[in-house]
Amino acid sequence: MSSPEQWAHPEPGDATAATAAKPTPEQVIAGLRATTEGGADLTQLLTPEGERIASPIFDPYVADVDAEALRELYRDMVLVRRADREANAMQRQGQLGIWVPLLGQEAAQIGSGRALRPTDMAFPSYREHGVGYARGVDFRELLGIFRCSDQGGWDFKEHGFHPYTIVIGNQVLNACGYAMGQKFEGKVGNTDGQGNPSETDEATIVYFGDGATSQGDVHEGFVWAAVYDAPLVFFCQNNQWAISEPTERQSRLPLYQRARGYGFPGIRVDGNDVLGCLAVTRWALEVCRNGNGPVLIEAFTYRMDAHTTTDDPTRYRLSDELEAWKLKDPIERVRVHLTRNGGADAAFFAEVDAASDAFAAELRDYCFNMPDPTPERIFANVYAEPSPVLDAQRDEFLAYLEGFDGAEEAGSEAPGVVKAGER
Ligand SMILES: Cc1ncc(C[n+]2csc(CCOP(=O)(O)OP(=O)(O)O)c2C)c(N)n1
Ligand SMILES: [Mg+2]
Repeated sequence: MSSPEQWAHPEPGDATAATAAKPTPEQVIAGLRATTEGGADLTQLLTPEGERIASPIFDPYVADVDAEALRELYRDMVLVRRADREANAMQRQGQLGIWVPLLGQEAAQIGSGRALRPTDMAFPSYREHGVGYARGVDFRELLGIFRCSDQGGWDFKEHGFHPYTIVIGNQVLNACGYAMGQKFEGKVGNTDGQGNPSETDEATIVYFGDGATSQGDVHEGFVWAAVYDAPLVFFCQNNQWAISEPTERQSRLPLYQRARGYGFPGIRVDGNDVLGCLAVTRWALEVCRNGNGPVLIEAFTYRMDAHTTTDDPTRYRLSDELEAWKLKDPIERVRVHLTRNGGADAAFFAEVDAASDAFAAELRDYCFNMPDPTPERIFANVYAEPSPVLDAQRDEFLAYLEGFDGAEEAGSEAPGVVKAGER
């Protein structure tokens, strides 16, 4: 088991309800306030104003991030945001069935995604387009899922990025099993022969939301990962809302403090600070690869758009909340920092903007011309090995469709079959 002595982050202050058996009303209020406002325990390396804050614990984890590396993180976030906005617009034009916006969560996703090694494995929920991008998944593959013409066909082993999971919290159990496998296969806690941690050790990261922390699967994952010392980073993006349910209705205390009850470290990082997210995730992955996992990271961020394109957030939250979070924009603070410190000039920002427009145009072009899948495709990726039962179902379905040959001319067609060019 991980022991509290190994925790690298200072304990939270006195005014929380974290460990009290019967919290006082003041402690409950303090806990709720910390849940909604970030609180004093927020780890932050880059303020919303673009100022760099020194951190003796976490600075070593981003010592290699010079101006060039920061420009690349900026570029990642701008491109991902542009792609997200384009996809949102395409849903509105009927080109996608639904879209799940990541607006506002770029730093949490790029910072954590860029912290991973190629051999690490990431398990996303359904909003992690930025992590997928950081893992080298073609953004067009993501669009296919939301156009309902693809099931997420990327090679998840090659990219270290598992397929999306819509069932809230379920991916935590899958990730936990995967991380336990890494442990059983001896892929953690090795040395290179000279006492240094091995470069080939692995870890797993799993993404879930604040709302998912109310789901049993997440708690079971916490328990299993803890008792097996699984090399698993629980990366909770607390974007303040689970559709219309605010975080403070889901927990009496800041979410990262829940880790304590399971016996592993928990830390809250500013989820709008890409440098902070990179540093904290690198640290957590290192703890895991060294055999001292798991770790819970709560990335304190904000969902700036609707839950999905089927949702209307103006029905349940006030616009001044959004206005307050706009001041903490994850991209703007990097832009300000780079500008103030001579890390980038106007030409760089113009070039990134142009690149993001070109990226969006490519996506748009691809989406409008995306081929519809053949009818047998839905049967193709269900099992790794051929299944006689499924093959029989596929053949029956295809024979059924064949019965409609010529039906189009006769004025009727097979129900539910979309033909190319009909959308
Ligand atoms: C098991 C299950 N219950 C309910 C839902 C419906 N649902 C979809 S998203 C969502 C809220 C999730 O909120 P959160 O975990 O905070 O993630 P976010 O969407 O904010 O990223 C719910 C309840 C679901 N997909 N799965
Ligand atoms: Mg949420």
